[in-house]
Amino acid sequence: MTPEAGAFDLKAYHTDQGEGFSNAVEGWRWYLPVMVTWYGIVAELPDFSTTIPEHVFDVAPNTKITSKVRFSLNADHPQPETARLSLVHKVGNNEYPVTLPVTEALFQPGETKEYDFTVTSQHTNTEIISRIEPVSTPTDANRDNNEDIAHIEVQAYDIAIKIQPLKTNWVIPDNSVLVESTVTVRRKDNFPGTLPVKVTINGPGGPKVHTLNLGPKEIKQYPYNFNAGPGTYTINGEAWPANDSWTDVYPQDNKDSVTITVKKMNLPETDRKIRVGL
Ligand SMILES: [Ca+2]
Ligand SMILES: [Ca+2]
Repeated sequence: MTPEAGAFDLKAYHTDQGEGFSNAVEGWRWYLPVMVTWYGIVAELPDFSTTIPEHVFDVAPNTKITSKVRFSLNADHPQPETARLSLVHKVGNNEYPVTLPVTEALFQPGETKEYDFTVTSQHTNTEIISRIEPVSTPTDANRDNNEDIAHIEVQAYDIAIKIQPLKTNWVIPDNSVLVESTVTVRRKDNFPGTLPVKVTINGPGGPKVHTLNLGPKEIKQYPYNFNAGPGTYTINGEAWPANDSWTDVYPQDNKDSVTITVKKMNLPETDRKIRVGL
């Protein structure tokens, strides 16, 4: 028998080991090239999770909120794992970090760490977002629970007043004119319930007071008219909570003021002479 190229002569090999083959025996071993890939032992991914137990905060603007956030590692994980923790206050598109006692922590299997945090409500609805990420593994076994969101819903009642004169400059042929204006009181917010409102208007037409209830987004309008000869006139309007059952979140637009001028039309010189002549 002729061995194939590269075959290993067992007889030569075993002679070295002192086992000897009879001369009548031939033995060959062929080596086949085989790719052996080492996969190692697959590391089990941790399942970190986070929750903010209180999910909705109904508060007034600029209120300090203190609550709790929790971070956990699954109980059936075989070893302790380190995670990065974060908490942010999301206002519009910006995320502001909220202070936690640690930003990275070692968790034993099944361990939950709980921290207090404090945020301040804004004038609009915002979110508090907690996140946890494994440090020593590329990812987490279940990403669905690595983030939690709590909502801050601001009870921001807001009304506004606007005085709209028909014209701010009157030029009249006669000695007086009826100056007309509309006063609009508008509720800007959309929170449920009606708000008691007191509207006060002052001007040449005398003081006027209206008490009304405004529902979400509701608008009410009042005429404010007076007869005026040539001169300058000011109308002031204010709209405020009629009692202390609510407060206005944006008082800057709860007052309005307009100035109206009335002028006598200048007749042409020739026209005046003719009139004098008459
Ligand atoms: Ca997870
Ligand atoms: Ca307002």
